[in-house]
Amino acid sequence: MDYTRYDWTKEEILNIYNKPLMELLYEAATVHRKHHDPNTVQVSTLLSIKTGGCSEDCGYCPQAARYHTDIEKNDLMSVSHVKAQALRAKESGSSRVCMGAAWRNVKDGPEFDQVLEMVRTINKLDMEVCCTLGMITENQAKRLAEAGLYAYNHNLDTSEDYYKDVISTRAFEDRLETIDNVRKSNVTVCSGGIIGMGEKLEDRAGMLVALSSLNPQPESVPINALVAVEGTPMEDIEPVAIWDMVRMVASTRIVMPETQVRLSAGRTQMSREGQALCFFAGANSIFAGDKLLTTPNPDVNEDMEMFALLGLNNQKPFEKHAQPETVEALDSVLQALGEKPKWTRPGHTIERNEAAKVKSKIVK
Ligand code: SAM
Ligand code: DTB
Ligand code: SF4
Repeated sequence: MDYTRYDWTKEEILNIYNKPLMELLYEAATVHRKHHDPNTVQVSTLLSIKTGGCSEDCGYCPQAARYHTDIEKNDLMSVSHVKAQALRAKESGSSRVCMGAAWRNVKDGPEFDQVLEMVRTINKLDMEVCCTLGMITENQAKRLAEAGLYAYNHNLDTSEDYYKDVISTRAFEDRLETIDNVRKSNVTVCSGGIIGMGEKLEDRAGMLVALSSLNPQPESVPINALVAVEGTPMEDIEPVAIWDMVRMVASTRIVMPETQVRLSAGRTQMSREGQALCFFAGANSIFAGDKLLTTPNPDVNEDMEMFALLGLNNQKPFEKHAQPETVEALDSVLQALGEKPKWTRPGHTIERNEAAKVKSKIVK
């Protein structure tokens, strides 16, 4: 019997989020224990396979070409480099590699074929493979599934309302369409968002309404705290309080009981005590490795020390879902369709984004 609810309202979620903290923690921890082993945490390693130079204007992102940020740009990584990094991640206790590309959407062609080969290579190392490559079509999702992809990450990032204040080059509906395309394949869905971007509590609740109403709900939900990077429109935003992170994690756990809630970007700002509260509130996944995509993350040895201190165990690969089979490129029954989907480009003006763009011209 599936007791998961898909009809949570914003008001109900706000009531949960704003409960006295001890009650919220108790309720979230109770849900957590019913659905998961509270001492097991899944560990993912991020790998930026194509860095920077992105055409989008996401107000939080250091990889947008239009902002003046100090990141090292890189073209698509080789399959052998990816394999070496995946092996290192496996040795350090990760069960999953999440490959990120600074693309608006995937285009059929040699670069996508190279990504498919990376997926085959990592799946053959018996690790879960996740990709986050921007918008994808149903055929592209199916080709990734055929290569052995375990999860696809595509964040809603915030509420539909606040989305318009963060990004003008793509639309919230297109994010939902990509998630739907992933659902039509056998790949699990990873979708979450960022807090601390100047949004209201209503927007945090609104994002959780959008995620929890997906049926099935996403198998994993990353909760990121904004990493304010110099040069981006959000460079001056103060780090979000740990209490907000704890409340957001707890609310996510309550409305999506089966999902793996990932304590994602922003952990360098959090104490061990703060992170322990997040694990108690239902977080059961982290990104490990000294780098996220372009910004720092805690040292993996320190994370493992924290796990030992808290008595946490690393989740083994494929504990929640079976390992997909990999079909070799030569045996593939699917081919590139060369589609040119018309993803929306709203193009409205976001003052903060425009100001950061202009500033970059002055600095140059
Ligand atoms: N380009 C693809 C896309 O946008 O879907 C994939 C890569 S993108 C960097 C993946 C996610 O990283 C974003 O959706 C956002 O949630 C997160 N992210 C990017 N910059 C961030 C920041 N400064 N702080 C926190 N999260 C961030
Ligand atoms: C997610 O939700 N967070 C990760 C992953 N999915 C791709 C990315 C965080 C990026 C933080 C900023 C950076 O390092 O560039
Ligand atoms: Fe590009 Fe993704 Fe960054 Fe937006 S979040 S600028 S799409 S890399």
